Amino acid sequence: MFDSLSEKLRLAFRDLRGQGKVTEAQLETTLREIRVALLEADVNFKIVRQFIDSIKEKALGQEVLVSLNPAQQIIKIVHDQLIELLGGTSSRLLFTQKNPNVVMIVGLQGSGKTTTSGKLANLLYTRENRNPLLVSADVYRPAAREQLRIIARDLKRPLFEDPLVNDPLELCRRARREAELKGFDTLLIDTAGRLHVDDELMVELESIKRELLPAEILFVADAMTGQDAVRSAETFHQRLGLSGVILTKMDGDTRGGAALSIKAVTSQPIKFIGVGEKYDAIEPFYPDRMASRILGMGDVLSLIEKVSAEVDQAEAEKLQERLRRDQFTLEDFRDQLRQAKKLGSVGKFLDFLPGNLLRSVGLGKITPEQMAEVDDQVKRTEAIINSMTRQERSNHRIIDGSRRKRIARGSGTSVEAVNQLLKQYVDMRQMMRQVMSGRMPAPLQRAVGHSMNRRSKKKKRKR
Ligand SMILES: Nc1nc2c(ncn2[C@@H]2O[C@H](COP(=O)(O)OP(=O)(O)O)[C@@H](O)[C@H]2O)c(=O)[nH]1
Ligand SMILES: [Mg+2]
Repeated sequence: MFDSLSEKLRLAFRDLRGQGKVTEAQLETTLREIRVALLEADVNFKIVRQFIDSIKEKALGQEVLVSLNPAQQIIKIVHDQLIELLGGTSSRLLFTQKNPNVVMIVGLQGSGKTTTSGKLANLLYTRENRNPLLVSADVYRPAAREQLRIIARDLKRPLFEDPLVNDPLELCRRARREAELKGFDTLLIDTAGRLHVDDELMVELESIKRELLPAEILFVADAMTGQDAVRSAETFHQRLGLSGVILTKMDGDTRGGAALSIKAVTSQPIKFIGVGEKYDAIEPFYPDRMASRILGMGDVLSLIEKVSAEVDQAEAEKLQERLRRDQFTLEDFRDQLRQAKKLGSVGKFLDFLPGNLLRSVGLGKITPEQMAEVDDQVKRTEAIINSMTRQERSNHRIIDGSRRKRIARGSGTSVEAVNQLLKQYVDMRQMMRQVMSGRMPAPLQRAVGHSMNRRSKKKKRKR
């Protein structure tokens, strides 16, 4: 996804040197390369201009963050702006109390409406605990209804059909009546599409909207079609008032133009992305994760974000001092965890604890059960650290096999859990030390250029 854009951005950052001050000339060069990269990715030119202007403004007027060197700061600014461009926060489907909630799936022919209707029915049923009924309002092509019938059958999701009715609006009415009678809380309408935006179709969609009062009108756009997708989204939005966008075919080698412009142009958030032809190939859209993915340095950036946003400066200096003296202990680790919990940002914190926790959260909205699971894990971590002696907490290297067994017993966990925690701690120390000391962790080094590599190789020492 966005490989070519990622690669070009990496090259753009190459000229920023890791340590010293970034000169205005360097900044100009970098910005020019970013601009070209975005234009080549087929991002709307007006959006590109705004994007570059705001990066420049922020880079020149930035507050200096203790924990980041100048190059890192610029990367962080680009990262933040990318998140903004992609929509800021993630947006979910919004349902009302009044069932059945109607969801209209609209878009051009071939964009992926029918496939996406099936994917959504499946997702709502398996992950959101809803009970959707599908209906095809595409009466013009017999194959369209047949296609949805097959999908519904494969997924074992109910489909409303009435072969005697050939009027799309009447079909939708009947489907809603069926949903009311049989207690379906959601009605998913797969609408007809045309090759181009056309007035007749719009009139039809408007009439369905007027009568069915959908909770969501989702525009399905093929990400591969770039600015064409953005333009048709705009037209659909003017006529229908969309509530969100689903970008399909993000698994293909799309350049990124649609994803990066559609929110800014239509002001409608991307709610899901389609990442394959299979029925489960749909994901909620997270602007921050996508931005990190585009920049190709996910974990490290969330670490930087944490360091810069959540640790205040004095705290950061203290931490830096401890790290320098190799004193970031397990107790500090526990305090960080507690602080993150207090801030209600456990999710962010989890982002850079390798593996486990994030996976337990999974994709999609975090259900109360999942949140409880996260809470459990945090508690378990605390319990493990509490079961250590003070000596062990300040020097993890002495925690050998028999101590691990004792700690596991004492905390009511397992030796594996203790091992895992120690590994996370060591990894985190390592990353923090690198970021704090202004040396870049490997992924950032790759981004910034190879001139750094030689130095850090020489400096590489044991954890
Ligand atoms: N690779 C890929 N193909 C997709 C995705 N979504 C839909 N498709 C394919 O796009 C084609 C058109 O999809 P369809 O649902 O019939 O589009 P519609 O005309 O808008 O209803 C089909 O071959 C789908 O399998 C996706 O996210 N990834
Ligand atoms: Mg279709």
